[in-house]
Amino acid sequence: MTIFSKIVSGEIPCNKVLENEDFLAFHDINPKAPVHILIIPKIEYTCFQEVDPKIMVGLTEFTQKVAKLLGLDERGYRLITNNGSDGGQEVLHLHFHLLGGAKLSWSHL
Ligand code: IU
Repeated sequence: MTIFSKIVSGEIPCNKVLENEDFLAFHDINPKAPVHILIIPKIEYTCFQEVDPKIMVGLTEFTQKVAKLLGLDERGYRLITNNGSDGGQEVLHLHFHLLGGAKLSWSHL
C-alpha cells in the first residue's frame, strides 16, 4: 500500500482541497509553486502507463473543478504526471501535479 492510499483511507492526514467517490485532491507537502496540489484516483494505479483510460474522463472533470475552486482556471496552471523512473516518479500511486499561482517557467520542473 502506498502512502497515498493511506491518505485516501484517512490513516495519514492531508490538507484536502476536494474529494468525491473516485478522486482526492490535496496540497503537496513540499510545494514547488505557490499553489501545488496533488490529484489522485482513490484506486491505486501505479502510474499513468498503467491507468485504466476509462477513469480519465472523471479525472479530467475533477481536475477542472479543483482548478476552478482555487481560482486557477482563468490565469492558467500546469498539470504534470511523472511516470516511472526516468520520469522522476517517487510515489508509485498515480498522481497529477496541479501547479499555479505564478507565471511558471520550465525550472519549476
Ligand atoms: P512524484 O511525481 O512521485 O515525484 O511526486 C511525489 C510528490 O508527493 C512530491 O511532490 C512530494 O512532495 C509529494 N508528497 C506529499 O505531498 N506527501 C507525502 O506524504 C509524500 C510526498 I511521501
